[in-house]
Amino acid sequence: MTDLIVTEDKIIERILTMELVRVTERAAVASARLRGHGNEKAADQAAVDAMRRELNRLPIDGTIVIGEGERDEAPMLFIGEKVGTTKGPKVDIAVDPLEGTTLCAKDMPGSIAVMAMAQAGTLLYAPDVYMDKIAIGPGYPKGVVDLDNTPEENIAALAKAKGCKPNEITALVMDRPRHAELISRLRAIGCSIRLITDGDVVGVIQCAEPSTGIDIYLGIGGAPEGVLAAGALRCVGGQMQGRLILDTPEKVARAATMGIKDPKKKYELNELASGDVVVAATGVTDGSLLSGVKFRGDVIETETIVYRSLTGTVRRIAGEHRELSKFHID
Ligand code: VTB
Repeated sequence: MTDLIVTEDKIIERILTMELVRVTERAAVASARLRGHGNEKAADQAAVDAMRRELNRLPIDGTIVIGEGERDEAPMLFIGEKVGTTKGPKVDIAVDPLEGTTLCAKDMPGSIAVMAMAQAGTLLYAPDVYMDKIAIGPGYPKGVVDLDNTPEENIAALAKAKGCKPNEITALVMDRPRHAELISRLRAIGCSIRLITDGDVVGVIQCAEPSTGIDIYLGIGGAPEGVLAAGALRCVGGQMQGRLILDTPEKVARAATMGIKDPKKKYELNELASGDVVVAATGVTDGSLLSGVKFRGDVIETETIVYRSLTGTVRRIAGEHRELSKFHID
């Protein structure tokens, strides 16, 4: 569980924990209907529409802080958009209605519908850019790895803390040309690398799950995915740091409008998500964390995982949704 002391004003109404499940379930079912159709945009749009509709039914005064993009490029769930009935607590919302659009379009493992909710002002308010990230699971001394250390230093320190050799460490890295140097340096020290094509929210979360065999996440992925993963890690107690990649004056200016004064700032886990944060994810395609949506006649089955950082509670919820019902799921 997190060692961060969360003050009263940063605690979310716990009833909302379960409300998130409906939102990600709906988004997952909507995009799963387009699973394997080869149309990323359509699958993503279906998830966005469903998530937005469901979010707007919640008794919250919500603001999207991590969303589908900025207002000029995303008509829905854009950063800054207000969601909810407005009759309820002020909350920050981070969404990735379909994380792994390509995975869904190709019916490959690991796509999810995911969102986080926290008290207003406690999730990083950031533009849709890349983020350099490092993450490990719980049980290590604080600061054992650091984004500013070399990969060799980080692997050596982690191996020492784990009581093994660097060549017994498994790193998870996104399979991208930008990681060519990182991958060759890790291989040079004998590290095993699990490459993923997409889906680094789950990738980061899986560092905290010993059964996955992943010891560390390294490399550059999306910033939105970084904030969502941070919320879940805060619950299970891992360590993470992230740095936004603001490599053009335009991106620096965009970030500044969101209150980011230092474009090179290294964010600690409790700065990416500082309050009581709830994260929910529903599987779209089958994956190692979650099963995908199953359409079985009149019944639709979903699997959702919900993390709450304040209490460290992780819940897995198996849903059965009946299309026969007047209030059937979309
Ligand atoms: C990741 C991954 C996503 O985007 O964050 C990645 O988790 C980063 O961008 O599933 P690039 O694809 O440009 O490397 C996704 O792959 C797609 O949103």
